[in-house]
Amino acid sequence: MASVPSARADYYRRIKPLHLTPLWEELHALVPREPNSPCIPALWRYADIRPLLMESANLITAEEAVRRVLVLENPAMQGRSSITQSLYAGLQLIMPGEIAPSHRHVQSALRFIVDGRGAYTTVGGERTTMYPGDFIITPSWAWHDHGNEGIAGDSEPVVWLDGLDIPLVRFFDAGFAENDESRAQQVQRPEGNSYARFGYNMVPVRHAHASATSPIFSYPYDRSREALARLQRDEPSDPWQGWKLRYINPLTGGAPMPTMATYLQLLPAGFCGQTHRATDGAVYSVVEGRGTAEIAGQRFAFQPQDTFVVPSWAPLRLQADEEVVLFSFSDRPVQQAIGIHRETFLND
Ligand code: 1HN
Repeated sequence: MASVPSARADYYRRIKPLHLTPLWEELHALVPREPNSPCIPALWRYADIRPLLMESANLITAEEAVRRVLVLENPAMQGRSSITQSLYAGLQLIMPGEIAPSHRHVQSALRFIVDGRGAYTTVGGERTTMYPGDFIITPSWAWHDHGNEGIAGDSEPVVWLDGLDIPLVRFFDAGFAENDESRAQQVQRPEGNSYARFGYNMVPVRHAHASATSPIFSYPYDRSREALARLQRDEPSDPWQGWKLRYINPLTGGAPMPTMATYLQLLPAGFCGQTHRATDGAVYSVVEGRGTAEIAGQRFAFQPQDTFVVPSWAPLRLQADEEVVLFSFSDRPVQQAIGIHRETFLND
């Protein structure tokens, strides 16, 4: 019997030059009984990051950097510029008077405004001013540039959380990008035009086709927050997630982007959630309130402007010391499209 392993080892040596490998040695790892993510839970404290972000403004301009971003890299996936296997996240800074030049790429992007007022982004010829808590979309292949001109004479640094499907596109080796001829796009429609056409549960009668990405590219915080406040008043909260709403593409009812779903949820003060888990790992940005996220048994105390990541299938339990509002995004629409998404709600 002792000869069997060595006979196998010899066999493996002989098939290797032909670029052949024995499946039976890898089968269990290739087809795990349940998800076994290399991604680990982590939290980034904004109080730690803000001074370092501001310091970066002395080292490089937004224009030279193209995008001045500190990437939130999963601690167990170093060198991959990824926060989960499928998603990228970073905190982007734009100082008063700066411009981040116009370009476009196949990767879809979302912005969630974390700090400061007075910046704008122009997406496909329409500009939108960014306020804290706003959720903004850059569709795949749409021209986009950013700037910070201040509001009413006030000017301050503006920071937002970028979420992109970069690792997903890289996985498919399907990435294209190009720079615009001009630094900033020509604005072609008045601010708020997309919102007027698609943001009120109505659509222009002669606009028939739904595209993969929502035609609304800015979802202002005050409207989303108001919806949560009304639910809080009118109905009991979910024992796992509080009151949680998903953002939609109004033309399809589906996620705002083909690759990323986004959510806003409210946890009442004193909320002590039950455990749930899902196959879509998610990135959370804390908008309001302090609390704790218990992720795979590890406790992370959070406060406003912090970011944390919940890996695929990691049990998550949320607690709120104060009234808490969380924004989050994940790759759920991709998993649903291929029919593999799973979610369970446990009774602790
Ligand atoms: C990008 O275009 C932006 O447009 C932000 O603000 C982050 C990360 C990688 C590649 C492109 C932006 C990005 C990015």
